[in-house]
Amino acid sequence: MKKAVIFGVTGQDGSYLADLLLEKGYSVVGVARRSSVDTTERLEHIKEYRGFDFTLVEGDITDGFCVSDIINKHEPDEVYNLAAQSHVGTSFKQPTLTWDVTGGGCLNILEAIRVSSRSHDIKFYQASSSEMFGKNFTSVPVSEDTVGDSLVKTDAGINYLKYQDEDTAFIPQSPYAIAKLAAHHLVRNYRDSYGLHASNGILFNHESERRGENFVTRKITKWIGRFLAWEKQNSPLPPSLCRFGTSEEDIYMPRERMYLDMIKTPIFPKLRLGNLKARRDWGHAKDYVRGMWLMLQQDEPDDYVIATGETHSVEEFLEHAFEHAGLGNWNQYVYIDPEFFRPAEVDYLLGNPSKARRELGWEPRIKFEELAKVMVEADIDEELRRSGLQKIQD
Ligand code: NDP
Ligand code: GDR
Repeated sequence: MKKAVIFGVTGQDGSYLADLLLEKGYSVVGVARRSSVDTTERLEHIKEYRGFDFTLVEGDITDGFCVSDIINKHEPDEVYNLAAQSHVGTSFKQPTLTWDVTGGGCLNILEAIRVSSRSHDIKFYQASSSEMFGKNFTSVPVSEDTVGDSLVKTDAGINYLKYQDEDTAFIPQSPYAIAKLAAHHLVRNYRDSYGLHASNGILFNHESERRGENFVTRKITKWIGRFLAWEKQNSPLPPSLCRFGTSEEDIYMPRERMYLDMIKTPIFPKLRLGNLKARRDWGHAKDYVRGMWLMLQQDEPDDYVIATGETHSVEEFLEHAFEHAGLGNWNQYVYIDPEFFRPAEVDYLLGNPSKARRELGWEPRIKFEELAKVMVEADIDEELRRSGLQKIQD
């Protein structure tokens, strides 16, 4: 039986990867950092599994001794580093912490593997990111009919396809992306210097029903779920009541009211968002953890882009999500708030996953429209259930 250690097991990807490896018959050791509250919500369902081998251990990747201890004690065949301060906006506010966790944490794991007596029996996966490309892209002239659905920029009559792949140079735009890039190069360096089986997965954005609630897709679908539950609970609305808060006070409703108590408030706060023009290549996390696993099944370590090959704006995600929820035009529900703009932005991401397709046999199964649909449906169901109302899809 193969054994894997997952750092960052309580996160979105960690939980899906644990599911995948357990289904494949692995013994899985998940590492979770100490917290004053329970952070294992995304692993709840694993408790119900019967006959699977899952152990949760405490550990923090910023503590090199602790990381070494875990690797020596559990003797894994595969180690996945998914742990990070992973929010780009937060990295501008907490750059030092981001550097220590997202950059330094990876170095601690690499060193722990390097000094281990089993260093050549361990395969290592590092969660690199499309954010490392920042404002850069590769552009090639194309004839329109070869491009299909992808975005084409017409410049002086020539059509260009702009994309990022393993050969695109990195121009990172945030402390998060810079920390990830340091980790990315460390992985490559440890591979070249010490012959470690260490691979970087350059993953483009991937979302799911388990996505953290302050990433833009989930923030949108969660708001829709909460709004529909609130509307149902307050229906029929007395004509004297506004459907939405429109005053400054309502828009800037305190965080605790927004998140904890809004189901009972007579006025519902608008959905506050930042830059809607940014474009991302969004896939589903379930597909992407399969890519991670495939990288560690190769004889030779390497770096791979994992993406869908489609790009869409935040605005397009809003359109799909609101339409799917039957709410119509998103415009009336959204308030553009400067608080959510970043000091520097990544405007355009479109991944070219040809290498992963060719060498790993990897393909995304869920694409943009389906992604928006499953996330909206899950959040509507969850919020209706939470507020004691009926699940609408029953
Ligand atoms: P999440 O933010 O959902 O999960 C991050 C995980 O890291 C959580 O389990 C968190 O624990 C853990 N963690 C944070 N700090 C530490 C620490 N000091 N020691 C140990 N664990 C820690 O991220 P995702 O699951 O979305 O992403 C997984 C990885 O992939 C991350 O490294 C992310 O940067 C990267 N990535 C993600 C992409 C995406 O679109 N999702 C795309 C490309 C890369 P806790 O639960 O306690 O907070
Ligand atoms: P990203 O994801 O920064 O790409 O990083 P996020 O969902 O946070 O932002 C995507 C785009 O949406 C814009 N945006 C907003 N973003 C957030 N979070 N909240 C808002 O209100 C909002 N309004 C507009 C952002 O400016 C951005 O352009 C994610 C993370 O998972 C990283 O860890 C990972 O490495 C990359 O994806 C690939």
